[in-house]
Amino acid sequence: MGSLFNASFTGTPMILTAGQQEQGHGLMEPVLYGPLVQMAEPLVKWAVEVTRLEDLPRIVRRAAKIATTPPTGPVFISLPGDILNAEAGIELGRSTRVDTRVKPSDEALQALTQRILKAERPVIITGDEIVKSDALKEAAALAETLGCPTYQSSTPYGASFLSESPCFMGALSRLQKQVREVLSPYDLMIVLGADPLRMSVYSEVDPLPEGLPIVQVGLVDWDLAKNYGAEIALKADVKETLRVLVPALKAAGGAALEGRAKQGIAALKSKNWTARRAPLVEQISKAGDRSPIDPDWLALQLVEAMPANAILVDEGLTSSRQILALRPHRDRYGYHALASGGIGWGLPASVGVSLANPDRPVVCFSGDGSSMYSIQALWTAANHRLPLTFVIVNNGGYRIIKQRLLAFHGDDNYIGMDFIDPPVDFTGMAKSLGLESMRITDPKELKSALSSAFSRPGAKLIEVVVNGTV
Ligand SMILES: Cc1ncc(C[n+]2csc(CCOP(=O)(O)OP(=O)(O)O)c2C)c(N)n1
Ligand SMILES: [Mg+2]
Repeated sequence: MGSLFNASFTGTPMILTAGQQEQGHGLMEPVLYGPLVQMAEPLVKWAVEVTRLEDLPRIVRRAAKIATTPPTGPVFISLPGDILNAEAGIELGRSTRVDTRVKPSDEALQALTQRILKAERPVIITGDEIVKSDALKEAAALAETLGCPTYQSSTPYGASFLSESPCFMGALSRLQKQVREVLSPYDLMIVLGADPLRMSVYSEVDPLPEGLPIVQVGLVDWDLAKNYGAEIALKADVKETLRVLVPALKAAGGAALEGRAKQGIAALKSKNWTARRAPLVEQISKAGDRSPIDPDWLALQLVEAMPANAILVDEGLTSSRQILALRPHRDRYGYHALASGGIGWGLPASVGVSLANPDRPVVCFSGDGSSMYSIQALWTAANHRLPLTFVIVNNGGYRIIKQRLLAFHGDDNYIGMDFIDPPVDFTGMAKSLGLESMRITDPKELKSALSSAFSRPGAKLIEVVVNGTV
């Protein structure tokens, strides 16, 4: 159910099936029976139980169509035992892919163009639909046409903007007060395929500055003007919209817009993602000789050792706090991170990512606590001989829970947040599940261990013991 919650949060187009007790037998409430459809319903777009074998083709085709039609999302099919045991010659047929690459109407496009040009200090916020609609280049073109800063939304779980664009400023945080300050200089927020300000912990401060107008584009209509009214909200494909919006802006904005964009980009040069990366690298590098290993330094070594075409799956929690500032997004599939907050996603997700991208090495960066929720995924990776390296950050506990207890309640009595007695032997566990594995405690051994693992085929695990000081 935790995995399904994650799939629901990210709108993963997926069909989930489960076996069910024979129809009628469920009435006796045998073991392994539950009202599966009702259990799945809050988390899926459609949940159904097959009651006649001949309905199966229609159900499967409809399930695939529903899952893949934006707003995409998971679908659930319950398969009773009598259906599974039944036999008939059935033809599943082909499911339909609904083409939703829709552009806004001419009038809507015109209104959006004029509204954006009226703004003097726009800011762009990007989200997951940039990835889903393959709009990375188009989003960068919009930012550069306007010369305006661009942030990833506050739940940046994918590669939703090209980090090395001169307009990229990084991701918004999930601290309401901080976000409000970041957004306060602007006079228009342009939201591209995102729930822009999805927060975590409650705050009395609203992250949206008073009166900041919003224009928003995307196919996930639930997210359009969900928490804040938008002046313009367009249910349209992000890529298709940008393909017509950028030329429309250029035509209507002319030389004045070009000049303003140049100035804007020049002003961002000293504070954009690229400019901030260099001093951050320098600062983190200073921790290179620390023992136990510094978790930020581990993240830096990981980023630097990863091959250019590698994909990062990130559930590093406190150890990956700097990852987004260190590793550039260069393609839409290069980065996947925990979205919903429900941990235990990372290891099995990395198996899925690897299966979907067989030609790219995959690195799964996981907290030790998170990894234990679904550690059996290691065996699956070994079984499929995937080019997948698990880097497990062993800090001996739930560091983030400790940090929050201290920050929010001033309490450093960390009950039930350590797993050091006995310690978990991740290296031994990985070996028992069929993976090549090693344990690193010496910072001097880290770089070569990572590079060597990333460049060889097969599933591997590197356990890195790091400083877990709160
Ligand atoms: C399914 C689920 N259970 C519990 C939690 C609460 N929780 C959030 S983070 C965390 C600990 C993560 O520990 P670890 O992966 O070791 O990362 P660290 O904080 O040490 O960096 C827990 C228990 C959650 N978010 N999801
Ligand atoms: Mg931990």
